[in-house]
Amino acid sequence: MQEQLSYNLKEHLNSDKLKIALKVNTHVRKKMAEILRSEDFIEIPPVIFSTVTDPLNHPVHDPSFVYEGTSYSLTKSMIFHKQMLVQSIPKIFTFSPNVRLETGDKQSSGRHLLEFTQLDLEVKGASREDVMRIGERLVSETIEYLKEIMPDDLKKLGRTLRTPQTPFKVFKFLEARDQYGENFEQILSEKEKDPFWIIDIPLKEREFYDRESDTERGILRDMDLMYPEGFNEAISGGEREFELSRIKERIVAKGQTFEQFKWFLQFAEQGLELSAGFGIGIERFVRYVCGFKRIEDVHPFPKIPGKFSI
Ligand code: ASN
Repeated sequence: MQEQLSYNLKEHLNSDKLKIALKVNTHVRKKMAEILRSEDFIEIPPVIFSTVTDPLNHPVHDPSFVYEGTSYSLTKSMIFHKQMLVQSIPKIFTFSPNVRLETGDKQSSGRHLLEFTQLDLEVKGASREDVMRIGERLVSETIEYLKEIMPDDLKKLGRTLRTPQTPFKVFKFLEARDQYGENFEQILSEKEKDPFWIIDIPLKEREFYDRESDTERGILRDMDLMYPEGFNEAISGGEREFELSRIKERIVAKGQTFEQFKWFLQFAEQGLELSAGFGIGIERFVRYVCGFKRIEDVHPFPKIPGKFSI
């Protein structure tokens, strides 16, 4: 890879687009945290590296290192830390920096950053539907707030935003795929005028920690929130598998090892209760609000798959 940026750094850092995006980012973090605090959520510190992190359901390069004889990975998501801590503190959230070294084919997606932040939350005893209501509140109240406080900036970007009405529309994964084919998420994202949910995702599409339905085997109690206008995925989350035997079965079925998740499994052996949660990508939310085609326009030092970055 050539050690050269594909853009002029000085011009990028000085652009109106970036300045407005960072202002949106500032207010998004403030507003979303405020909503969660008003619902008695506790903000927890992020985990930057750990012996255990999200295996994800798609191939990425793994940034790991050895410190004093122990191998650590950079955090891909705080899923396991959330699930462990929520057993003691029933409503938690964090602005979690994640590193996912995506493959170069994602270079032009407009929505992948190798280093990004998700607002990650978890609620003990909650159902998928409970956390869907929280996601809807975060999205619609934050959009309304931004329209109120920065109308001139949004006008400068030529952005007209609708405040979505809650509850959002819901599509079932398999029904949507039957109707629109493999590319149904993007097709629906382009077709819809407001954010919408995709629920009941088949087991093989997701990670072992997503809870399988008790009544529909092979279907998970999870969900994605999608943006309209082709902006694609906003939120990913669901209920968690909390029974040790089911967790172990699912790890084996994925071809993963108990060793990989040793610390989480040791904790789970002492008993877990049901929880549900999700993560909402901050940069993707800002990109949607600003109406930008490319996610690099919202970040001062964007790291794009397959490209050199500083
Ligand atoms: N944050 C997501 C969740 O809570 C997991 C992820 O980012 N892969 O489900």
